[in-house]
Amino acid sequence: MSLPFPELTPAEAAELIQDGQTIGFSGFTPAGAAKAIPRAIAERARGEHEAGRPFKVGVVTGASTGDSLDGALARAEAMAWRTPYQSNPALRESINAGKTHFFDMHLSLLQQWIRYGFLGRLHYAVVEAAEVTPEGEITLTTSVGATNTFLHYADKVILEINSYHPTELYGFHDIFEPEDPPHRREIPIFKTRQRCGENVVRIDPKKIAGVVFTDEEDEVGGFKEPDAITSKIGQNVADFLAAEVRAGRIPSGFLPIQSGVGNIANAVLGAMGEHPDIPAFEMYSEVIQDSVIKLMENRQLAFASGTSLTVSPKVLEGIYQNLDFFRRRMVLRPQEITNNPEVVRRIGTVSINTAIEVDIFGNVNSTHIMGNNMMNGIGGSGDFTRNAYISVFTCPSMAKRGQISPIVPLCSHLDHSEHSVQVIVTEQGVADLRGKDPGERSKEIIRNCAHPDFRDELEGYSRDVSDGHTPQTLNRAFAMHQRFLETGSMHGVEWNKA
Ligand code: 0RQ
Repeated sequence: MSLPFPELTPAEAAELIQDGQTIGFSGFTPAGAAKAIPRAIAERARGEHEAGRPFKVGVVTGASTGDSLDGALARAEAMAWRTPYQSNPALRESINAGKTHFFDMHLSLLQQWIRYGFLGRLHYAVVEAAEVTPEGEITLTTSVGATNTFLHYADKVILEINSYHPTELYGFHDIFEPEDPPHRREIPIFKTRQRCGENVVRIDPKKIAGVVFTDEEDEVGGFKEPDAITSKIGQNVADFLAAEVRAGRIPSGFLPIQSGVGNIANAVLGAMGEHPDIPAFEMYSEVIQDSVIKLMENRQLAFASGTSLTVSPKVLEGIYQNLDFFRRRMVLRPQEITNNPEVVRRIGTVSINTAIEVDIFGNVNSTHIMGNNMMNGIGGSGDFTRNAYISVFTCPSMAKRGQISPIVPLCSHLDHSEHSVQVIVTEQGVADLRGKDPGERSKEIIRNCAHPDFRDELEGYSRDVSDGHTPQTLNRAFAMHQRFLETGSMHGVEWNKA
């Protein structure tokens, strides 16, 4: 079909973008992320900088993206500011060096923040699509993220039509955008597999400034196979949830699961699939990753609702060869729907996310190393944790070759407070914090979750505290962190010499 839109090279598309503009790029993880145009914008920025002219843009995406977007633009020093999430090493360095202003956001809020105008004007939406019709109906590829909002609210749209993705992806998406207050109504999702929107994003075709044709796979890396630690964490989570079913606290048909991304999340899902007492379950989650596909093929997972299909190229090939099987078992929705507090609480999602640090009172740090350096961002972990039926955080009991205890007296940065965090799981065991006061929680976390090599040290802190409802002391709360910064290890804090 011939399209009534100008066909552009990536370089011609990049020429349309001006210094100081804000761009909404498609992509939630590397899945569905724009690739050719951001690489060309990075080239353009290099050229402008060499000519002595400023060139930086504001970058908004669904979440993290691939190296062609976050990596290329960060290396070209072309990113003035960035939100809501990232996980690229070059961009992380730029953020922590103060060169890119990054503000960390709950992912469910991003789309309404764009609509409310909180992030200013959106000059361009640069979006990967499987297909566009002359009438402006756009079939997205492997993610939705915030792309529907970018398409609706940007002044102009440039599309990357990527023929790597089949046009038969039509029907995998469920595009629903709520009205804004005071007209907002309920989001009509009462079951994980219920659809409430359209297959395509419809825009005014007059907004389409051009189309770039590409043929490129998503830049999704593979996962490590579970090791002894991540397998044990997975097993502990699965045993805990199975015990909740036996105790009648989770219905026997089970509840939808949200699981974070990464190696621990992969191991948790694997262990849940294998557990004899956990029935085939559903996911109301954000990212559909490799392990989810395996569970589906083994009939251990009945359905997955997510905002991105973040699978390695080999797994995606398998899906594309068997589209009808997967069409019946998954749906991709906007992130303000997948992560929506209203729906998460209504359908009783069990959330499982990974922490960088957990303190002995159950507060969680998901984002910062030693209080100041940004790792990735809060992502969707807060959207789910705060509203979950049961919220679980996992982490290993040791980090950095045993020199760091992720269980600490007080988190060096706070993302999820004790009020939202209900269960902590490490390879050592499970701390169930429900119905416990801060003193009881600290005993439970140290006894069940801390590594034995750090238990004495954490108990030493608990003995060294002043009176009060929460047993802590401000002048020693970061002694383990300070010890690490001075010596490279958290071991060896001597509390009584304080
Ligand atoms: O560092 O890579 O240099 O070895 O942190 O840690 O154990 O490999 O775990 O890849 O699952 O990441 C919280 C960052 C965990 C991630 C976090 C170091 C450790 C290693 C990574 P190296 P692991 P993971 C919804 C859910 C926030 C967003 C979220 C995350 C590196 O899960 O970004 O939850 N979560 N989204 O060595 C110093 C500590 C440390 C530490 C770990 N206490 N001190 N370094 N590390 N603990 C999905 C989305 O929103 C997309």
